[in-house]
Amino acid sequence: MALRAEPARRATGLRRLLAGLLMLVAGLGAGHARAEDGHDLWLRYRPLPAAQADAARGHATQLVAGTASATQAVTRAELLRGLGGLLGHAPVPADAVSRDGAIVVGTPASSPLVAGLHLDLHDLGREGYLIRSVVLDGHPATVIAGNDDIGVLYGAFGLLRRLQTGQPIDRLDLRERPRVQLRVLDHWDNLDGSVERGYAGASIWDWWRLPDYLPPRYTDYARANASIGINGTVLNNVNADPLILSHAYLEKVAALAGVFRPYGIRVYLSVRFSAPIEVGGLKTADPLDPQVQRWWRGKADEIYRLIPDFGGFLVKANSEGQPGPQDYHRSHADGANMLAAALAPHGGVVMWRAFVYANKPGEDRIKQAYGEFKPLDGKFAANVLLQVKNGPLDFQPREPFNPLFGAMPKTQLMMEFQITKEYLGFATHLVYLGPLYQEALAADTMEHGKGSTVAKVVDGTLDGHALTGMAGVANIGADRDWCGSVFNQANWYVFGRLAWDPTLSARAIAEEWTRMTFGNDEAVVRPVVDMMMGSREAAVDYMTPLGLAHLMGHGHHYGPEPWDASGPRADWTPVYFHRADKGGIGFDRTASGSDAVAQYAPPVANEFASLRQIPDEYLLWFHHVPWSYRMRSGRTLWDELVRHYTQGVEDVARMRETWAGLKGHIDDERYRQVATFLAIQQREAQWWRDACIAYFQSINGLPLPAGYAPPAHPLKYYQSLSFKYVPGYSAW
Ligand code: GCW
Repeated sequence: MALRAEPARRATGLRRLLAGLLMLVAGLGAGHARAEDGHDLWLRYRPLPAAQADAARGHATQLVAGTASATQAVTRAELLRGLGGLLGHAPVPADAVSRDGAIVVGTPASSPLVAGLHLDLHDLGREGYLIRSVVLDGHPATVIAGNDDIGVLYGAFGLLRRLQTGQPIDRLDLRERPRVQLRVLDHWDNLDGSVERGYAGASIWDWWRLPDYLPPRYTDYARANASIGINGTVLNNVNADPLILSHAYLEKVAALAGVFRPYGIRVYLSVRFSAPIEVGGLKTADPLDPQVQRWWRGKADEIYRLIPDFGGFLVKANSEGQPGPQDYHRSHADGANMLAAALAPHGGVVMWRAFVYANKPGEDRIKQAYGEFKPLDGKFAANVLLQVKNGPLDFQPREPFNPLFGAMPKTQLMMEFQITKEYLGFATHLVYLGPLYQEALAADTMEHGKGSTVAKVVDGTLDGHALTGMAGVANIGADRDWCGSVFNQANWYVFGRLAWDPTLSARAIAEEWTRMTFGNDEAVVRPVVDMMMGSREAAVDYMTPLGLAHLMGHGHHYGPEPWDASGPRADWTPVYFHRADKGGIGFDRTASGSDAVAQYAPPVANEFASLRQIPDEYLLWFHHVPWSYRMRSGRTLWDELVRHYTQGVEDVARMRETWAGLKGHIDDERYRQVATFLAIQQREAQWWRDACIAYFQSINGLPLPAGYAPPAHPLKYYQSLSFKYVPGYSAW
C-alpha cells in the first residue's frame, strides 16, 4: 500500500501522465459496469468528486500509524487503501509529523504522539474511539485514538465513512463507543456448504479446503464487519452438526479465527446439546451428569488451546426437534449453566436461544417461550445471555415486540434479528430492514414506566447489565455480491450500525449506506433513501397487513398459502394464525382468547387488549374481529384489508418508477439487477395480494370494495402452485 503512494508523489510529469493514461485504459477495459458488481460492498472507495477530494487531500498528507500489532497493520493498510481510492492518492506513511495535514493513529501505548496529546480517552472504554483535529509539532493534524487497537481500527473506518458520505474531515471532534458489547452475526451455514434460509448462494466457509486455504474473501468479510463494528461471528447453523466439535473441524475454525482476529472479530460456534453422545461417545448428555460436565470442560479446554480468544457457544435446545436439557428433565438454566461453567475459566459466553414452542401443545404458540423462560429469571450464570428474537413468533414482516423483553430483569437478554429475508421475499424483494429493527428497539416495554425501551433492555442500561449483545442471522453467501442483491447489503449494514448504537435512526443509516454504495449524487440519494424507508411497510401491506402473520408457503416460506392447514403441527400453518371464518378474522389473544396480552406489562397489555387503543398494525395479531368491523378510517375491516394489500402492490410499482428514474445515474450492472428484481417483486406482490384476497373472499363471500380489481386468477389457480427446490430449505 505504501508503495502505491510513494511513486505517485515522486513521479515526474511524464510518468504521471503515463500512469494516468494507463489507469484510463484499465478503467475502460474493465468497463464501469464490470467494476460495480457489488463485491466491494460499502467499502468501494471510488474517487470522490474533485472539489471534495481537493478539500480533503490537505488533511490527509501523511499517515503516522504503527504496525507493531496485526490490528495496527490492517488499520494502516485500510487507511492507505481507502484514502488512496477516495482522494486519488494515499497519504505518505511517516514516522513523525513533518507537514500540515497528517493523520496520526494509535493508542497512548502504541503511539508516543498520541500519548503526548494527553487526550481524555477514559469514557471511550474498550473499542471506542475519538477523531479530533489537533495541532502537532506546530502542524494541523487529525488524530484517531482509542484505548485499544480495535477502537482505533473502528476510528479509521469512521474517518473513511465521513469521507465516503461526503462530509468534510477538518475541524473534527468525534467520540464514539459501542453501546452493545457483543455484536454478532449468526450464520445458519451447514458443514455441507448449504445455508438454512440463505438466498445468496452457498456458504462462504469452504470447510473442505480449510484450514489450509484462506481465500481473500475471508479477509474482506472481516473488513466489512469491522467497518460497521461487528465483533463476533457464529460460524455454523443453530441446527448444529455435532461434527463441528471434532478436532479436525476445530482446526478449521482456528484458521478462520486467525484471519478475523486482527479485525477484532471473535468466532463462536453453535453446538448441539447432545454432542457428548455423538462426538464424545458418552451414553448421556444430561447436564447434571459429572461425566458430561467433564466432557464439555475438556472440549472447552481443547478449543481454547487452538483459539485463545474463542467467543463461546450458541445453543438452540429443545426447540424444533433439537436435543436439550429437558430431555433429561432439566431446565434451560441447568443446560446453559453447565456449558457456561466449561467456558467461564476461559472468558467465553453462552448465548442460549429462547426460540422454543414445544412444551405445551395446544397453548398459543407465541406464549410458550415466555412460559418456559420467565420462571428462570435470575437463574442463569453470569456468562450466559438469553438470545431472544425480536418478536414472539418468528421474524414476521411485522410483530409486536417479544414480551420477554421487559419481563426478565435479572437476565442478560440479547436481541436476535434476522437479516436474511426468510419471510420477506428472500433475496429478490427490496425490503430495507432498518425500520423493522428500529420499531422493535424503540418499543416501550414499560417495565420501569415510560421510556423502558427494548433498546435499553438490550444495551443493559434498563436493568444494569454489563454483558450485552445483539445477533443478526446473516444474509451472506458465496454470491459475488455477498447478499444476493445490492440492497440486501444495506440490511447487513444497518444491523451492524444498530448493534453499535441501537438508538441510531434507520433513515440516517440508510442515507449513510446509500452514499457509500451509490455515491453522493443528491439526485440519487434522496429517492433511494425514500424508497428504502417505505419498502418494509410495502412488504407488510402486500404480505400480512393489519397484524396478520405467517401466511407464507409451507416449510419453504415462499409465496402466499393462507389456506394451508396441513400437518405436522397446527401451529406451523397459516390458518392457525389468521383464524379467518365466515364471521371474521384474527387471533383473539385478549383475556377472552389465549390471553397472550397478559405477558406484557399492564399498560402495554391494556393497550393491546383494547380495541379502542390498539394500533391498526397489530389489530389482527391480538383480536378476532368481524369483517364488518369499523376501522378508524371509517372503512370496514374487509375493505381496509383489501386497501392495504392493494397499497402494497402500488408501492412496489412506485419503487420501480423511482428506480427507472435513476437510469443513467447508476452504473449499468447494478441498475439492471435492481430493475429486474423490482419487476420480480412487483409480480410477486401482486401474487400475494391476489392469492390472499381470493382466499379470504372465499371465506367471507364479500364483494371487493368499489374500484378494486379482482384477483387475476381464481383461488384454485393459486392453490395449485407448488414449488420444489426453493432456496434455503431442504426438508424434502
Ligand atoms: O425461522 C425458523 C426457521 C428455521 C430456523 C428456526 C430457528 C434455524 O424457519 O429454519 O432454524 O426458525 O430460528 O431456530
